[in-house]
Amino acid sequence: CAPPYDPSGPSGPLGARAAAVLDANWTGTSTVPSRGLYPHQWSWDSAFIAIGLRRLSPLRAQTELETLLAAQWGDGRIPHIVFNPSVPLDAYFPSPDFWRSSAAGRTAGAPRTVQTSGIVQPPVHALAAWLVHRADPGLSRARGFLPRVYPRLAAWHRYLLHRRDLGGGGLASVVHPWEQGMDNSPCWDAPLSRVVPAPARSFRRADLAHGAPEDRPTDLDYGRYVRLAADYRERGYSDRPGARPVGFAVEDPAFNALLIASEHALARIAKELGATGTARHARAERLTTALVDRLWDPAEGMFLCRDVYGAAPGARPSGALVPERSVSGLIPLLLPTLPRTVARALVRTACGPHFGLGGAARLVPSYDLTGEAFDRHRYWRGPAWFNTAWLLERGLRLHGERARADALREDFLRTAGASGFAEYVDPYTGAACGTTGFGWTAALTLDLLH
Ligand code: 9WN
Repeated sequence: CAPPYDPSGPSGPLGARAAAVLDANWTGTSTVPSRGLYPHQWSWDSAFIAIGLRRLSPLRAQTELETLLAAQWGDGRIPHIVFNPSVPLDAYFPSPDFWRSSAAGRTAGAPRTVQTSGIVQPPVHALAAWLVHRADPGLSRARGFLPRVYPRLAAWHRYLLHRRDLGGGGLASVVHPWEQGMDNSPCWDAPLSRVVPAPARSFRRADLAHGAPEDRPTDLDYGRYVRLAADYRERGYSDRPGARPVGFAVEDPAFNALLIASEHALARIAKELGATGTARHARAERLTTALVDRLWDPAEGMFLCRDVYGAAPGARPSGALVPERSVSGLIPLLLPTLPRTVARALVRTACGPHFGLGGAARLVPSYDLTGEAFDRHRYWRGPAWFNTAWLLERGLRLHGERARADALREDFLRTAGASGFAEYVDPYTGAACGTTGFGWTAALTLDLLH
């Protein structure tokens, strides 16, 4: 990670600097997370970026989401990467020739003309679409934005709730750590230990050309990521129970909380389009109940991940909770109908020794400050990220924790500006880690400035 903030560094109003990052990362139809490390369109990045872009240009924000949705598969999945054909193949690994989406994903309805990955990322999109609409309802109506995106978002949620309920308890499972978005979280260590890594010589990482190796996942992690993705590709990206079972299935609190928040947003969109939205709100409430039933740990005062294949076959409920504290387990604070006792406990846990919110830590660390696997610089094993801080700020505000939300907002804006809109930061010093000029950091800065 870079040394702590140098006050003689970049100057100018924060909003203008954030807008300049988004302009530099804009390709004409979407925004890259970073020109060097991530030169394509990423799914949940685009949703967060659209949320910020709506403050700058509602038209660009709508276009960002429309470009992503144009790459949706026939089965409803929104791919985690949409590849830019003008970027050289060796600029990012795994590249389109690894995923081979249009050939390997034919049965699942992969698009023919655009190349994508075959896995997904957290469903922030309906929430983003609703917020983008609200930023300029006149423009949105004139362009028919919601009528065009609604069927696609509905199909996306249907895919997750039907094809991805691998645990049988009503929640969606991720089948790859990249799907959850927190690639090397210690929560994956146990489920991933059952995956035989692909040999290191069988692939070439491109990320190490841009990031310090000690800030990134290890080669062993990558061997397992490659094995899981290649196995999924070999079964045609099918989610039906088949001859070759997927080797990894986890119910994650943040992924499911974002699905629920998006289902509430979809209800509002349905209402705007003339329906009642009642059925969708009711489904979101049922999902909230399932989330609490399956993932809430009252002794820890937070949500945990469920390793769906982590117990004897036939065990009820399926799988086992993973005893690791990740920021993912705090994100359900975002949900409006969370039981009061659960919301209170989440705030206590966030502010306690494990996450140090408003105390020892900057923003909110990605992993337990006291955990054995804690590493203040290695990606999702400790560093603080801006998208999770934004989600938590929203959750605190929603549950009446105004002073704590204000303090987190202040810290966010200060740290984002001082770090050059870093990808993530050291959770004790706020020093920039990973790349700078990172898309969602700049976008969510703009959002919080309003
Ligand atoms: C793999 C783009 C993405 C984020 C993820 C983050 C990282 C990719 C990588 O970058 O993942 O998808 O190459 O490490 O973990 O959350 O969406 O910013």
